[in-house]
Amino acid sequence: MKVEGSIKTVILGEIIFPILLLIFGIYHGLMQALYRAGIIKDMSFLGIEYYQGLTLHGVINAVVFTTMVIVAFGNAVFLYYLKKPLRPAVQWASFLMMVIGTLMAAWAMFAGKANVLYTFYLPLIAHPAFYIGAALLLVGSIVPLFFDWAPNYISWRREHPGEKVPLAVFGVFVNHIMWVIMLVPVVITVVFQMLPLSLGLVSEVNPSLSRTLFWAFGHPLVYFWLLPAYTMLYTVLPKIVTGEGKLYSDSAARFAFILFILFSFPVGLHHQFTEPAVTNSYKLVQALFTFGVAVPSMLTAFTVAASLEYSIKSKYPEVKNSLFYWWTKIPYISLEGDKWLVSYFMAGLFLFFVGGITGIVNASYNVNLVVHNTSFVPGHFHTTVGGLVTLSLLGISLYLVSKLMGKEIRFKGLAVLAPWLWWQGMLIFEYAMSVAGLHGFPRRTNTGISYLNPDSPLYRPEWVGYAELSAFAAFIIVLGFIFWAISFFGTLLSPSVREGSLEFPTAEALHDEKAPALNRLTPWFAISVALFVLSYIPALYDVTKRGVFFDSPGYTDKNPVPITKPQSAKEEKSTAEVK
Ligand code: HAS
Repeated sequence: MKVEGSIKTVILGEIIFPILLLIFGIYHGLMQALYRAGIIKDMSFLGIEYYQGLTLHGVINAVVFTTMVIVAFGNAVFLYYLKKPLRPAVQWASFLMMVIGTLMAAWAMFAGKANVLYTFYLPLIAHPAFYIGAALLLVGSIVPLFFDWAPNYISWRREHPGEKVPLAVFGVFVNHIMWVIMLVPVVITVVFQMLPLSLGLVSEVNPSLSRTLFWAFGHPLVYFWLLPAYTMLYTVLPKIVTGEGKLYSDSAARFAFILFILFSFPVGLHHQFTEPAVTNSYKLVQALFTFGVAVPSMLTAFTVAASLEYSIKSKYPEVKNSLFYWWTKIPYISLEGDKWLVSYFMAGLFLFFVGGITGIVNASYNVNLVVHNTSFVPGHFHTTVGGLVTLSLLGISLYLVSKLMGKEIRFKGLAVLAPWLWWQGMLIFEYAMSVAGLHGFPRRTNTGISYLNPDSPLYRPEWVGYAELSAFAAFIIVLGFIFWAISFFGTLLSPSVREGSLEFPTAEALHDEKAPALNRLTPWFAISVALFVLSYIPALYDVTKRGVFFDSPGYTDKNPVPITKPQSAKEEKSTAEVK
């Protein structure tokens, strides 16, 4: 379908703007690996301090890039499947809020006034511009839901009584409603704790409350990233794998989304198993719910694998009776038509398989004590948000730019190889970080000037090899990104070869049961909110026993102790000798 000028500009802007920032985000990821391996042995590099770079890496990659591209994808899905117009005023307001918010937060981060990491809970404090910027980004991202998507969804349902809303719309809509619900706790901590402290209106905070509210948002957040990827896996992948493939079961897909509605929220305490303020049994309850939220992903693994098997076997009768040989017919590397996109989804799925296993390890209450705050955790999330999610978003960004602008994909060979380099790099990275983590290698630490520095009394030689391997892996990942970027910018800057249009390859369902209960969202969301609130009441009671919002001083670079560069053993010795 043809997309009206200004809406097209907004959708393209929501893709191109965060991708320009992503270049910085990826660069700071590489820097992290170099610092941690001791290849950069300093507190800062090119004027950017270690934690400043880590904050930029996390915020740009995991928050800005994902949020904006997910909104772009949502806009495209609603437009294409419901065939109802989006309003330019709504879209521009949303886009400008996201851009201005991002620029405000970026200023605070680049100026070194917001070294608070992407999990910005207290007691770390940022400049008010960081919080106001983040708020604008998040509010901007929900504007289309309220003013375009929801009205269009309701009127489509009125015009099509008894019909199922298209699966892609269902996935995007469910995801964005979840997004609105999960924002509530983080808004409370930002408005009532972080901003007053940052503006100097109060001098005390309650970090346990802030952490609890943050993680009540922070875990559902990972499903806000994941569900658009699942939407693509259910609708686009089965179709393009052969050109005429089918989704194995429409109801199984919808049921998976419903399970996410129920179980994504009452689980945030699994990030706080070591939180002393919360009673153990409350954490155990949320640990059990965490196993519950893995179920829709297992269901997805089954449905996607079944769809691939059905589609391949229907196209190639010679592998019809094979158990595994049909795997060889999947177009992992193909330049034909839209099949190049298959490589993004397959590489992402292979990474997510590992991400799922490591997630279950994290979730196991007692085993978590071994891996918590070690490099095992970044190992896990680079195969989830840094794996399937990022690859799906990179793939769909390139796809949408080429379709909307009427351009051929340039350097298609590089575009197809990019996800496999990314996959290979991430797999090595995950191995190095996970195994090192099991040996206690900490996360979020500039290890090059401490544990990996032979001159330091903290030196731990057994971690060196893993850190160096992860730096090697980071180069492969960056190479993958460069391949993708060459194709993306090559396509963007090439002349149009046809009129731009919006289209999504969409698989029909092989099994398409009616299952009306899966189409009514209100009861599921009502149960979900009740579960969320009930599961959090005891934990919130625990963390507010000593005072609701305030009970200890905020942390700054002067309090509790001034930050200084740690001395190496040699420096310590020579200082002692001088004395
Ligand atoms: Fe997680 C920490 C538990 C999923 C992201 N997670 C994190 C953090 C991030 C993150 C960013 O319980 C770090 C936060 C921080 O900075 O502190 N996570 C889980 C569990 C799951 C899970 C149980 N995480 C995700 C997803 C993420 C994500 C998805 C981003 C998108 N995670 C944790 C826990 C922690 C944690 C603890 C805290 C750790 C700590 O101590 O700090 C589950 O949802 C995972 C379920 C997934 C599966 C896999 C299904 C497999 C599929 C692929 C199949 C392959 C096919 C290919 C079909 C069960 C779908 C077939 C091929 C053919 C050829 C046929």
